[in-house]
Amino acid sequence: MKIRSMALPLGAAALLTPTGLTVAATGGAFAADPQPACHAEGATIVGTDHRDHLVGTAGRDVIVANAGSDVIEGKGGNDLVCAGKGGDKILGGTGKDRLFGGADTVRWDEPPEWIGDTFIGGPGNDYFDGGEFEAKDIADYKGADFRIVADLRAGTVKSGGDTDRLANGSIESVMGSAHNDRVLGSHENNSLTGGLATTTSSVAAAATACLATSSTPRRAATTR
Ligand SMILES: [Ca+2]
Ligand SMILES: [Ca+2]
Repeated sequence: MKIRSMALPLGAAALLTPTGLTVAATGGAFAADPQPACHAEGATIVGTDHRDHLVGTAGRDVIVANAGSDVIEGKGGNDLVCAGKGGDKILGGTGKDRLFGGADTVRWDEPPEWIGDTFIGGPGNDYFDGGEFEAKDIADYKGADFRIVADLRAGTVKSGGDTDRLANGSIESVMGSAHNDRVLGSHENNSLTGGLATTTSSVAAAATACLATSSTPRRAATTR
């Protein structure tokens, strides 16, 4: 039997069977791009390497924002967000969200300034991970409906029956609510920022206690 030669797609490994049937092997030019994932879960929403505004659904989303200083809104559902490189603003929305800030970024001003991530968990027992320690990452409660009791040593922020958890010292700053908050700092370099009403903050040994009363948000204290 004469086997007719066949042109094969460039880059494709192929087998020529005795019957003349060509079978493209897996891999090479035909391999599908790997599915973006956040902590081993396939992404349902994927950003670019530029500045994106990504908005989730009312249900559970897995959002991979990639690089760029993004704004990410999980909305309803128990969302999982990997914000990627950049100084990102991540709003969990309702639900029990897991929010990962990823690497921070630097703004090449004079002098250069590192820009961290901002986490606004919303209702639900959320989890924040600020990633590496280049810049200060902020847990922002200025819109919270209830006072917060934050303990940066324990990595917890309680508010209105919810308890948010902060990964292993990766959140260095807390923005207080409009209520009578209490913020207990850790031995890290914390910034404790007052909200719209009296904020009482006491910090750990070797740190400075601060009491801020203000009508507008302001930097209350920085401890080292
Ligand atoms: Ca959602
Ligand atoms: Ca939430």
